[in-house]
Amino acid sequence: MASQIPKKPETPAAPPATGSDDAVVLERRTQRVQPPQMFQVVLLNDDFTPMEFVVQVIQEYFSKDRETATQIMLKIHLEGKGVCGVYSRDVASTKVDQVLQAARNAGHPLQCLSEPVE
Ligand code: TYC
Repeated sequence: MASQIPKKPETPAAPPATGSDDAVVLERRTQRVQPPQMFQVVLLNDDFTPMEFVVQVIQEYFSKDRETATQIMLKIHLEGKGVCGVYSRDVASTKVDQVLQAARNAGHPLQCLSEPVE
């Protein structure tokens, strides 16, 4: 006759997670959508790109009037860099490409980049 293996004592089933009375708790969560990250397009100073070319680039690609474009160019010239505009990621990236292409076509070393706004 085979020896009987003692059965494990049955553990009682866990009580329902909803607590007593089968109550269902609905949690209210407010969904908050963050505004999209914005990117500033920055021009860098160099010793070779003519001031007039930089002013024209700022006017054409960043829709600034001549006065504002000149002020931005002078700020870059004096401080090393300057913000020309703030855009969504894709628009900023396109602006960088356009400025770099225009500079290369004209034979100037002008540098342009985009970076997230704090
Ligand atoms: N420093 C340049 C010069 O003296 C002018 C310049 C300004 C170049 C802004 C680049 O992003 C620039 N000709």
